Amino acid sequence: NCKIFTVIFRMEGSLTARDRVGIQDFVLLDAYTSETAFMDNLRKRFNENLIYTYIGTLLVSVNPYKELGIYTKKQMDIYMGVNFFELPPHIFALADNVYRTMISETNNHFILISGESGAGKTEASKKVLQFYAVCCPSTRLLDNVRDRLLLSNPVLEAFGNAKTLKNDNSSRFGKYMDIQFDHQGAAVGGHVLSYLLEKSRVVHQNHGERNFHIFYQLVEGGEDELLRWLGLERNCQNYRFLIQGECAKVSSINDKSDWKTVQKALTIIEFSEKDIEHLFAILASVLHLGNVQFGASALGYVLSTDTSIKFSNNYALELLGIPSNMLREGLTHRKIEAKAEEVLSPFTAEHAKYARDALAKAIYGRTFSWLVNKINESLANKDSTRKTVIGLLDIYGFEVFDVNSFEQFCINFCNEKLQQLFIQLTLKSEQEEYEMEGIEWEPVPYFNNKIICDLVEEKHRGIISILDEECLRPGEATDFTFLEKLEEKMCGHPHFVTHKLADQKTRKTLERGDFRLLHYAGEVTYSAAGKLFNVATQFKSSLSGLTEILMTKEPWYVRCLKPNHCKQPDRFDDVMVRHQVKYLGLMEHLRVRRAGFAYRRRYEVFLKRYKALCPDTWPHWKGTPAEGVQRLIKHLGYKPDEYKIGRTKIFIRHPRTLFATEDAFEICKHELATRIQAKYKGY
Ligand code: AOV
Ligand code: MG
Repeated sequence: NCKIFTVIFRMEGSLTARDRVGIQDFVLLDAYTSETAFMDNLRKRFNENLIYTYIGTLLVSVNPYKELGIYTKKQMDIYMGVNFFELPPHIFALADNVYRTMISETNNHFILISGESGAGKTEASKKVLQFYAVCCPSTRLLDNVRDRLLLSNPVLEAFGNAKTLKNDNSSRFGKYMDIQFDHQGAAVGGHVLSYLLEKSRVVHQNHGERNFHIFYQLVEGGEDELLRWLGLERNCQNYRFLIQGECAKVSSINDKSDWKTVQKALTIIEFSEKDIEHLFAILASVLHLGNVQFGASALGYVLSTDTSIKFSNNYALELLGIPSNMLREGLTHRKIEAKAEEVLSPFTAEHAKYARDALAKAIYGRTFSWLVNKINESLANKDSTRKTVIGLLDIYGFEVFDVNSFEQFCINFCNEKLQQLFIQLTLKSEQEEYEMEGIEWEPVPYFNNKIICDLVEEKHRGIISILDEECLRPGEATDFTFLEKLEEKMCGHPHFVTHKLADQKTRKTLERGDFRLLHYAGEVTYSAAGKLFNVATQFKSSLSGLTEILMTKEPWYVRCLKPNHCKQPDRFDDVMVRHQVKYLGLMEHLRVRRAGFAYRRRYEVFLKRYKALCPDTWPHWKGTPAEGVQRLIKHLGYKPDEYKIGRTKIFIRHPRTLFATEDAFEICKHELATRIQAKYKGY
């Protein structure tokens, strides 16, 4: 494993410096099992603006909430091509190490960036992308690929991010991006997969939150002529869909300049003028749709007189390409087929509003998918030579609000799945391998959140299955029957609480229409209201698809921590950070790392590489590879506590042992080369 070759524990520094800035790799912490020592080290470094710390090759990052000046071109140059542990920890070091491993082993990798909402995932993923765009070799021909890779970000963020209570630039969709490299290591293409956009935000925002950035950018930054053409006024207050959170203006966001950035990006990603026109016409139509109001007759039905339905601007409706009378009819009536005849039955005002919102959400959702497709067309690499990829996973982080709806349920389930993947790929597989190899090993206990994943997604029994069943009973099923079923089936599950059970388990009361899940990262109370509109199954299968994509690649991890709830610099909330350290399983990861073996190789592979170091034995050796390895390490002088012999592999505890062997191997190769040269000098 090439990663391990680069593990050099050189950076411990002088003792006084160490006292001040802490240790840059938790693996080197003396009291490595102590959570207090872990926290002390993290806090010490944070106070010195050192936001990165390693646990072996895993990168822990604490959001500084301020510009640190550590992402310059100069910094990139420093980290480019340098061994992982020779410089202070950095996201660039990780990016560089992944890249070089990919080149030398010609295999695929992914970087899983996780952490709760506002912890710094999206920023980290942008830094990685920037590093590759700047540092990888390139030809003039490919320059535009790099620009497009970079500029896909502001576009996706404009349409898929929004201000929430947790984060002023919160990702409201999940993003997995493949960056493709050719055999020379040049970035030659990319592909984006997006996961479940939070569409409900288009029509509703909680207090203190906004709609997607792009709407405000358009209204604030759009050119006069464009706005006139779209029938829009330069005032967010005029649009119902923009002001429900009562915070159209956000001090940390400059909608005007972001508008310019997005415009430029769209051009470079090769959106035609027509595409761009259509795009903004559609956005404008959503805003106009939001202002459509319905009056109700005495019976509660939508008044059928046209004037009672106020379309703020007919022209804007034409932007959708639908004649306005047809839209009007569609929003206020339902078509019923009766005896081969179509009958129009009027909606109640309530229904009509629902139809209006559903339409707005559908329009925006499809526009977003279209946008992702366009970006993918522009990033696609058409030649068919073999490429290796580095995948970047940046999703919406775990989040808990006062009211948590279906969206939070999906977002938190997604985080639950990624935690499960992390556990499978690190804690579980590591320990299983030792067991399989018969290596003596003190098992490290850890919380396996599979039980929660199952609770949500298990066939026939999980919450999503029950939701599906209920959705198949239109007319009969309601939010309450759904809850009742959950209650019946989940009763007694340690991670599930409903109204009836609330007092016994958590003592916190629960409203009748709610249920509570005890997630790996904390408790969340979900409102069952409206959940019967179900896309959860689709989401579940797209997440399984994602897991499959990731399982074929070599994993790297960035674990982002959020230092405080107030989005402020220089504030390290101990309780809050400790909680994250706990649920992210960082202590367990450290223990497995520390107690484990840094390097392992099958006997055959190990022998093949190093047997030249023991020339007396080879090439006449006839024994088994296992015996060969024993003989070789005896010759190399390995001490008994430095290694273990498994069933099929040798395990080496410290990287330094391996480095010594590697050094010897290099010298040996060099000597051999010199001898050969000398021998043939005369010819
Ligand atoms: P998230 O992606 O993890 O949340 P972001 O990456 O958007 O969080 O970070 C939130 C904010 O924190 C950013 O807008 C920056 O202001 C600040 N920030 C994060 N990382 C850094 C950094 N390395 N240096 C300086 N400031 C930083 V979410 O998408 O809500 O789950 O859903
Ligand atoms: Mg984000």
